[in-house]
Amino acid sequence: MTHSSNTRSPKDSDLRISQEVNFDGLIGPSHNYGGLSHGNIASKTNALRVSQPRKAALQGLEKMQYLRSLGLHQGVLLPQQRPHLPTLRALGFSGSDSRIIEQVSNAAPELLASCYSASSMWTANACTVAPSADTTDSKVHFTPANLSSMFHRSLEHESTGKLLKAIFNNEQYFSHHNALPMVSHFGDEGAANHNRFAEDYGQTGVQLFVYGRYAFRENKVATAKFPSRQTYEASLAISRLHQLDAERTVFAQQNPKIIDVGAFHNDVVSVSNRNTFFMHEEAFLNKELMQRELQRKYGEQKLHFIEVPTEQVSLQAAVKSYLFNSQLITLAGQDGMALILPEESRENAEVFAYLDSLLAADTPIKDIKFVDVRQSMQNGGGPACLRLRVALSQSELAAVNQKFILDDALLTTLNDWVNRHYREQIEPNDLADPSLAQESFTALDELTQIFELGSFYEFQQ
Ligand code: SUG
Repeated sequence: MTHSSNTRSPKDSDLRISQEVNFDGLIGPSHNYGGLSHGNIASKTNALRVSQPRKAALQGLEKMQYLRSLGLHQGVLLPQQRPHLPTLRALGFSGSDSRIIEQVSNAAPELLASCYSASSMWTANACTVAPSADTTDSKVHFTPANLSSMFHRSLEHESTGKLLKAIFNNEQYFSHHNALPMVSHFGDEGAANHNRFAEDYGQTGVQLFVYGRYAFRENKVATAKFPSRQTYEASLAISRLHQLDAERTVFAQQNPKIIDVGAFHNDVVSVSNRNTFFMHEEAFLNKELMQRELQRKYGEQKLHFIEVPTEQVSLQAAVKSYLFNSQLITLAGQDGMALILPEESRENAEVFAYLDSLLAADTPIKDIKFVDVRQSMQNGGGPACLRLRVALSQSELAAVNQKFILDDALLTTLNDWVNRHYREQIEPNDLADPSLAQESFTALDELTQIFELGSFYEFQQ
């Protein structure tokens, strides 16, 4: 059975004027290079380097402002409480906050680094979102990612769920699920392994879930070096929770070979927007099959697959430059789409030459722009990692807690907040200094006042 992409008429007349709102993670005051992510080359390469939290957060805010200046709605998600002392208490450390930090820094510095990670900045991993045009109950669905593959990231999902409920706080429009069971069988990394295709944001789309391995079936092709974080079973569970139509849902396996090169999430080797899929030619295990199924389920309108050949951009160059970890966006009043890339893509000769040829070719991508998010990039997080895409109709957008939609005043407030509270740099040894924890809590306490969140963080309760 085939569908045309607009056979299911929008259930709410204002769905047609939907837009994609990017919610970027505000980079937290403890941003540091812990070397915590096995399989993430940048995280390992930059392990224990000196980080620059203030610069990191300002780079993030500048990117948000840039996207706003291009005419997009821009949202923000808040950093989590770090250090996460409740986790250390659960692991048997006790006493005052300072005492715990002192004990852990001596006994288990790797645990201290994990509980100090500002990794919630990468909001593409915060959750998976299903826009209301795709769901049976016509609500926008959210499932926080359990991030069970990496200990430091597994600490995020509870606070993420709480924050999402505070922002999308209206049962008429939004439906919130719990994270999947916290075991490797259901390893879920959220929107970083998820794409959606639709002629326009408000039209019923086809959703593509990308997994790295099976949990309950034999993996005929498997990674040899690095972990596959997302399982098929997790992706399937999300599609059930989100009440998606199986005739409009596709599951595809990421090429294990490319995970071994360092593409630990699919958004390191592909990015989509509306009817366009920009990908490395080796990104998927059964590419042709996937493309045929996507096109069949998409219907009569044409999907554009822009494949980057290995001979033009090697897998290594793709991973190093984060060419695909870009934001592919539609700009109002402009023909075609723009690709918002990290500066590292401009600096890589192979990739830059490819981008030249891309602009000369006849594809929906008509423009390229670069942003500097180097502090995040050094931990393996490019422009696309830093944002969560949420397609919203006009009335859904109006139902969002407006405190979290950036305007000039909020940007000024946040820039000022960062400048007053953030350290210029953090060295690995600084994590043992209890005053860093106190400074972070003071900053976060003020943040809850800015966003009128009440006692949101555990240290405030
Ligand atoms: O999960 N890095 C993150 C980067 C996440 C990128 N997100 C997407 N591709 N969507 C990760 O590996 C490194 C932290 C450290 O080593 O300090 C880290 O967690």
